[in-house]
Amino acid sequence: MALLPVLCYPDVRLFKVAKPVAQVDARTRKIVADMAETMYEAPGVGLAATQVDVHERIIVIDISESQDELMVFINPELVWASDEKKSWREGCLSVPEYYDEVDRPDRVRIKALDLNGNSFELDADGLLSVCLQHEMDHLEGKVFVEYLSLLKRSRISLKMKKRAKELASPF
Ligand code: K1U
Ligand code: ZN
Repeated sequence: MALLPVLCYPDVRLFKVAKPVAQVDARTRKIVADMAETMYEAPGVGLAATQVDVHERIIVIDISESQDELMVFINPELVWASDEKKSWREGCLSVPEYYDEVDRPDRVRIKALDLNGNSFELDADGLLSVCLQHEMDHLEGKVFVEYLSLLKRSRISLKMKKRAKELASPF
């Protein structure tokens, strides 16, 4: 397994639309293993392939406290979303140290492929629902800050660029 570098907003590669996985094979499983290691190390509760510069429709999620309930979604599709909306304070490994409220459908049903290429459907609510929607946005090239005002986004972009500069030359 390998740790992968996570792209930081406003890196333009985060705005690319990911392509469907044509075949779930050993290469796909290696990407998933590396993504899972990267998510656990961060730590985060989800990761989309886009965030590690792999532009294929792959998501990993683990919302368990024990970090031993990995969920893998390949070629995820939204089957249904509730009319009822809920606001959740979201974070993103691509927007470090920034959290803000986003309104999304409270519950969703997702269809996806598992690591064996078998199709499954899943009903989600709470954090799992929020996380799935957040990660599926990444596959569409959308970062959660795009739900915020232009003023907030400009401030976040500046903050992230400053942070990247400081990390590159701390003295
Ligand atoms: O997409 C990502 O960058 C992952 C993101 C997922 C997410 C979290 C919360 C709401 C929406 C989407 C994160 O994991 S941010 C980090 C985080 O929330 C967390 C980290 C450690 C423990 C618990 C939560
Ligand atoms: Zn994110």
